[in-house]
Amino acid sequence: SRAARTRLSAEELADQLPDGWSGDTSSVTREFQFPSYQAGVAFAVRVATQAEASDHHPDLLIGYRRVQVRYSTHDAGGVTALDLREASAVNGLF
Ligand code: HBI
Repeated sequence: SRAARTRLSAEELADQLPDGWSGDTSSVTREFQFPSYQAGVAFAVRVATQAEASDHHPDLLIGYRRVQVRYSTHDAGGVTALDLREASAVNGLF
């Protein structure tokens, strides 16, 4: 919806940021840690599957036993309610 793709204010963002996520009105990010490289890659694939299902795609940075996930809504030029909904769902994939 259009409301979901409107940039959030700094105050709205501070209020609604999901557990473990940080950022600003430009983007939100969380780093997840894993017991192995393969476990992190498997998580990244689950995030990618979610991204395809919702047509909303985070930046993914796969490191050694860690994966960083970053959301912004390119069309809106910043963080929207949709980003926070997706970020919250990613917490559930961890
Ligand atoms: N993913 N993170 C993100 N931000 C977008 O604006 C976005 C997207 N995935 C698909 C998408 N936009 C499409 O709706 C547009 O490129 C048409």
